[in-house]
Amino acid sequence: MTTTTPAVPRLDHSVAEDRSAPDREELMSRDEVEALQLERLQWTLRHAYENVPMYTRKFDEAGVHPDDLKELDDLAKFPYTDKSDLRDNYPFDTFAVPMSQVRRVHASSGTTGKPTVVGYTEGDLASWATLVARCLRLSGVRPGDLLQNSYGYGLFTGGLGAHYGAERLGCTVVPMSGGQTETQIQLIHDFEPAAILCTPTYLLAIMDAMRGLGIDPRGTSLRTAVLGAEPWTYKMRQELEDGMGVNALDIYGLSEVMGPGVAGESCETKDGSHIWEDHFRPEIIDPLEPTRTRADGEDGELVFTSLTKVAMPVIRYRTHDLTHLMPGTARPGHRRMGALTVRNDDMIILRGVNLFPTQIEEIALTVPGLSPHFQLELTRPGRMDELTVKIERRQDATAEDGAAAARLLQKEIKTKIGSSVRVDVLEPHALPRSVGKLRRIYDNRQVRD
Ligand code: DLL
Repeated sequence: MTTTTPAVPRLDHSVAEDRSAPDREELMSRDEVEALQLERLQWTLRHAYENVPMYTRKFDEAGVHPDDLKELDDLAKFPYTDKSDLRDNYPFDTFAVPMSQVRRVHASSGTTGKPTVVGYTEGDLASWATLVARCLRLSGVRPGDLLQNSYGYGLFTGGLGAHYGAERLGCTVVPMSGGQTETQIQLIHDFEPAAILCTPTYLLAIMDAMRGLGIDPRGTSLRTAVLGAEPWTYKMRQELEDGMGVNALDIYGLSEVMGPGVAGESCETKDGSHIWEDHFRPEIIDPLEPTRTRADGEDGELVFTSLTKVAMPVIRYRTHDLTHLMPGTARPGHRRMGALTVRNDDMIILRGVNLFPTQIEEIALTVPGLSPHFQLELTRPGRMDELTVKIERRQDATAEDGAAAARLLQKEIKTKIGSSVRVDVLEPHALPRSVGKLRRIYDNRQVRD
């Protein structure tokens, strides 16, 4: 392993004097961004190939060399990376620098198998903080704002990632982490934060708990909520904005690529998250036919190549997130991603029909009397799979309202998705609340021969 890695081209970690102003790369034109991408992509491929045996092997097997990248589209010649590559190289064999240069590791537990481990140099941590600061500023958070950070601290990238980004922007951070909902509410009342950072379903839980305590969720100091880490719909945005009296903006990211801050949304245009293309090169591929990349506007699986990461470069990392790319608006040099409401892994195939939890969310929120609190339970009572939507009725809805709502939801799901499902309407607060990423699907099918 070589220990002297040349510096990332044109990367500057200094903090601008005026932290409220966009940084230079954020404002670059599309041409400037693409020129920078090419330079950084060539650097990244070489860095990965020379310093991570996994990439040396993968590139050699595919018969490609970093020198083969002459233009951005040549990236399609290089092999993909998946979660399994990281697991196979557990814990640290995907790192491109000696451990003495790795300042921090994070890990995601996943649902099965070994955790996925990621590492950062000091420079990587600075880039990460810069990008989270960029997202927060674009969302309307300002230096000097007090901000309650309710993403979980620890191995999950949400808490610490958001924390250092907020400090870099010049905010005062309350490192609350997820959970202890009554304390969250107490601090919102006493400290009067301007912004809160958490998952959309946790904000929903906070809003509900406020109502339960007789507090008007619209009457707090909160103006902005920067939400992410799980799929959410425009209907959910509306529910939270109306209920809490905040501007709810999206922030996207994943640990393997960095953590929160890979993309963020503008409070002026509110039209999907801008991917920071000075640090990541996104592609959309056909998930079933990965040799085919897709044009902007076409749906498919999002794939990322890091452009500045030193400790753990990722080449064509498959996210399993399904979306499309659109031209930048608030920041024209950087493309936006479509609303990310579906992950490959969350797809339920019910008697041949594909269905995603967010489709249920979207429909349920149009049915009077139903709350956004629901779970999906899969069972196999006989030979056929059955899906039950367990959903709470709203506080102000009666049991009769609930029964009518159940019939309507069942009918709407049949019409809009094409699946017959069971609907159980539950009392308010019958389901557990999330403090971070919410688990929507409970698969209780017994595998039979
Ligand atoms: O969830 C990083 C993060 C923390 C992002 C806080 C935003 C805020 P992971 O635990 O590795 O990292 O999970 C990554 O979560 O592939 C998406 O499926 C999903 N996800 C993240 N942000 C969004 C979002 C963090 N804004 C996985 N909308 C990703 C929809 C999201 N899904």
